[in-house]
Amino acid sequence: MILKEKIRELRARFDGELAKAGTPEALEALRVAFLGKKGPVTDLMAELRNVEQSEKAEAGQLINTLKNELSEAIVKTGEALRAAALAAEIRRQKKYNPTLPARDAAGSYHPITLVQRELEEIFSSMGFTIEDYPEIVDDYHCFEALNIPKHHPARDMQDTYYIENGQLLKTHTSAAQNYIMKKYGAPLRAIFPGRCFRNEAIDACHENTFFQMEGIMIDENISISNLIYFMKTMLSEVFRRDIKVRLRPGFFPFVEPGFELDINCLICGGKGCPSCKNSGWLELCPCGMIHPNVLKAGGIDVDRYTGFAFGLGLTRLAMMKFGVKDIRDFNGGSLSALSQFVSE
Ligand code: FA5
Repeated sequence: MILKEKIRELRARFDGELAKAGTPEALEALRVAFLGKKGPVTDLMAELRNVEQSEKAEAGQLINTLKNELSEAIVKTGEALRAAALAAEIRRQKKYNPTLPARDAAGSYHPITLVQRELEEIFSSMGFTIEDYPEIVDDYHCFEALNIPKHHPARDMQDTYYIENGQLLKTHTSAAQNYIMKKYGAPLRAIFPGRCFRNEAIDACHENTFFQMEGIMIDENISISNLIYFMKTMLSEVFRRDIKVRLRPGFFPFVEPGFELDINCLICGGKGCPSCKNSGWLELCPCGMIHPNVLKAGGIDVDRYTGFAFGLGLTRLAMMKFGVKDIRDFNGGSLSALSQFVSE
């Protein structure tokens, strides 16, 4: 039967191509090429018309078996590729060792840039735009527009560096919220990464210069469930494994209700170490529902819209992702430390 010959030939061709498909994209292209509407398997189905009535049932079964085998092989190879990628990622995450000599690398991205780009991809795929905002801001944007009037005690937590004209180095990426609300109005989905500055007592998890990534989503009927969904999706994409998180009430004048989202310290596995101030947990991403006063200041109709905001500690996320025990390694400018984060 000539059909059997064709099936054998097709299977051999498929196996050859499958062996060469080394990426999920190549695998998908292979699936479309062989099993898609215009592929050879569909052609074989069409050829069934010309097969003798007495042989039709057997021929149909052969084609179905071929189709199932090709689909299964694609799924299995996909799983193997994903497992290999995960193993490479874990190897990459584990190999950070600040005592190693510098790699012979012409240059590499800073680990915070790597994490930032990864997050930008995750949030862009969920419809968020990526915004930029200056590092030197005025008091209104950094505090007043965020429901933090002059002399509010919340300012004590964010002491910063002032310049003579009254402007200041921004203490948090929330400083861009008002500007972005006014720029786009509602509905709105945006993230804005940025460098922040605070007058801090520096230790293993506090720097005077660090990165955050803010996110806001404003629309009709936005609730805490939306907030939790986006936080969970983001963390599972970044870590690609199960990590323990906890959500507890937190106070920020610009959200109501407000939460602290902590992750189980991945440096010590939750036992307690200097990186998590011996608590086993690391404050990573405060968040909450945007306070109506903040929405109003941004020109948003509070009778129609609600929204959530989060302020992710990008530098701390990079610590957890790459297993960096001391935040000071990021700003130290040591080539031996930084050259280990070459993206693969
Ligand atoms: C804020 O900065 C709020 N603007 C976050 C926010 C946004 C809350 C939107 C609600 C809604 P906080 O001061 O806790 O909150 O800082 C946020 C995160 O930045 C912290 O969880 C931590 O991961 C990181 N962070 C803060 N201070 C430092 C520091 N000195 N060094 C390194 N990371 C820091």
